[in-house]
Amino acid sequence: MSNRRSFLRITMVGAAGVLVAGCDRISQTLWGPIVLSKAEGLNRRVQALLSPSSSMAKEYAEADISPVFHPNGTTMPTTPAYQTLMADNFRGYKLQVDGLVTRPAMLSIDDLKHLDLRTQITRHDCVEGWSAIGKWQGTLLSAVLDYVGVDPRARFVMFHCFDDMEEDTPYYESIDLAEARHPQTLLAFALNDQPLPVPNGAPLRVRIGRQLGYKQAKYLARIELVSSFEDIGDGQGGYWEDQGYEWYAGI
Ligand SMILES: Nc1nc2c(c(=O)[nH]1)N[C@H]1C(S)=C(S)[C@@H](COP(=O)(O)O)O[C@H]1N2
Ligand SMILES: [Mo]
Repeated sequence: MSNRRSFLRITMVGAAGVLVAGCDRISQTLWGPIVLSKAEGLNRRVQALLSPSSSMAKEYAEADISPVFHPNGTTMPTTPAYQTLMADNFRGYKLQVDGLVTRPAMLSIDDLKHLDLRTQITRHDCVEGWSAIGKWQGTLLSAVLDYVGVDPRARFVMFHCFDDMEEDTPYYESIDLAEARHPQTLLAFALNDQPLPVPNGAPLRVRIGRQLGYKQAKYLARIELVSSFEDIGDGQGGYWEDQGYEWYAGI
């Protein structure tokens, strides 16, 4: 027992490192990625000890909703593809779903509204040290996966976004299939009963109940089912992961 306690204490230090490292380009420090890489693996094992993968993120009451949901990272994608869609209030938007699927699809927000929906009030935790509680409405990612049919070789869901972080370097993220099928993993099109605002990821973003802010990809252009993410970006599974953040960002 005492062994396990000191194990947990070490991990708390690791988690504090994650908290102060920040996910802002300006706040990148040399030691940030080092602390993160040390915390990796350890965090994951502790997460597995403390919360079985079936566990649910805490859900809050309407009264707990933050008056302002602070936007972070990209707040206005400047890519031509996005600008064109935005100019027409996203009427022409379709989410591309492809990769290791049986029936690749192009889904409008209206198509997504015909699949299984969920509303959840959950807390968003950014590694920069702020949190916000919001009410999200969206389509269960599991319903989208069932709709397209997942090839048995698929292991991860990749989220490709419209915004470039550097020239020709779009934001991207990935989760494994267990997290993708979790009942609190949504493709959200509404925040606090309004269509998702542009600063928060319009017209569609992912909400993953039990993971940190940088996993919650905004401005979704495409979902790709893959067996490995080695060949995408720098091969670490996400834009921030390529800068040294850990891929498994459970909270
Ligand atoms: N496409 C995209 N998704 C993104 C980001 C981004 O810059 N681009 N930033 C991430 C980070 S670090 C955080 S904390 C949240 C912020 O979500 P919000 O703008 O709704 O607060 O989005 C995440 N998803
Ligand atoms: Mo963040």
